[in-house]
Amino acid sequence: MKSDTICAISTPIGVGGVSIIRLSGPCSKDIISRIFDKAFLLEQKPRELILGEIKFNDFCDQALCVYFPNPNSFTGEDVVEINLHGGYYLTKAVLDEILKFKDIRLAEPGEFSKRAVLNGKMDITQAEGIIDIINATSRAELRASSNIINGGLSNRVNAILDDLTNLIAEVDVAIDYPDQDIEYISHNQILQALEPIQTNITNLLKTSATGALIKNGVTVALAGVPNAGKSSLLNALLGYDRAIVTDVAGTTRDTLSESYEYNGVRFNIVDTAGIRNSDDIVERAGIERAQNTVNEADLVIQLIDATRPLDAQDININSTVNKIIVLNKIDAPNNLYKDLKYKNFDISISAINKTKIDELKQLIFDKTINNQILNEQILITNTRHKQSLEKSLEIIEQIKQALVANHSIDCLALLLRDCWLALASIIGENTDGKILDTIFSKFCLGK
Ligand SMILES: Nc1nc2c(ncn2[C@@H]2O[C@H](COP(=O)(O)OP(=O)(O)OP(=O)(O)O)[C@@H](O)[C@H]2O)c(=O)[nH]1
Ligand SMILES: [Mg+2]
Repeated sequence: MKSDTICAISTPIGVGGVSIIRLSGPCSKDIISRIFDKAFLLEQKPRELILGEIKFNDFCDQALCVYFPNPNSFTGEDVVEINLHGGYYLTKAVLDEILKFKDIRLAEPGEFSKRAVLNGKMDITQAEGIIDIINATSRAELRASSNIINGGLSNRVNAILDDLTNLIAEVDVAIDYPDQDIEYISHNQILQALEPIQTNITNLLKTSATGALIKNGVTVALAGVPNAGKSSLLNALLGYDRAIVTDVAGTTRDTLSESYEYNGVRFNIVDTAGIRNSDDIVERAGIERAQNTVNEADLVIQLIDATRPLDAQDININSTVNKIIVLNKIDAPNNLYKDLKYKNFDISISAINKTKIDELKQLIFDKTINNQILNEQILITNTRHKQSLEKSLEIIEQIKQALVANHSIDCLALLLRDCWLALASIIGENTDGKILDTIFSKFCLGK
């Protein structure tokens, strides 16, 4: 594919040890030869860092440059990378000078990766894995995205596509050579061949709920009456004092969200305003937010204050919500634990003394994460992949119905092709330009 030359700063904009400007395209080498005094060495020693000077009219900087001749580069094109001292102004000034040359322009977000895909250096899932690994905020997310970059998902999808291709080929024989003296595939055999295909797609799809939790983090809402100790528990879970704690009921007004990592998974804990009837307009707004948080959370921790009798508010929480009931303040000398009628607590803790906080973290983990799925090699973390898998399963159901209704082999062949296309869209086969643009627009500049 013929393309122009692009360039961008590939490191974060700011001050640091090193910053990198990347050029890709046919003019990369020519442009570097005009600004780098040791450019003649780049061609002699491709893929090696060469120390020299980048020079302009009124300033220069010591730089390490490297040249990756096409097709053995990230984009598959001629690529040059310039390592500069990591000054914000310096890097921007060098970029501005490079952009003064003709035949080079600033890259769009993700354009280097898009070129890598278009030049066959990787497929879309691998490019999406790169976005995910860059944005990863937990060990599990890192692991899931690195498995995708390594082609794990593409391999799984390609294996299913191979089975579908074989099936389509057998069906096509029956269509193309109807009068030959050969044994054609029967409706029953098509059904049998579809079973493992359906199972493999279903198994991938089964990982998507856990995959979404890994990607977005698990949202855990802390709910309970004022003074139950929600903010104290938030601080205990985080290991530092993030929220204000006082003995005034109604201290927390707005929701407050912070994260911690446990067993490699990110948990987003949301502290909320204590729920009670209030005339205070600000508190009422906070309570409304608390209720919305509870409805949207993956898990709710219903915190009960052991030093006061239970009231209706305490256990009054939507029963369809996934929740843990936690009794707090068991350290308090005046705790009523033994007298409380309701004993169905999942765990009793002291947020102040940090008693049983690790046990609570494990409980939160067990209630939300399927450990077996978490340890699977491939997790579906991307909504686009999930939708393609769902679509292909829908079509398999249609094929099964068509088989039962004894529909013509031509009709089956069409449905099988639709199924193939739905699945293949995951790895970018027949993906239209608009989808590609949407995917790559999520990348940062210079990637
Ligand atoms: N003894 C004891 N006191 C606690 C414990 N947890 C919280 N408290 C006390 O209970 C009071 C309220 O604690 P907070 O964490 O502010 O309670 P909250 O649920 O966030 O309260 P609101 O923000 O008003 O809804 C404070 O005086 C805390 O010191 C605990 O485990 N043991
Ligand atoms: Mg609070």
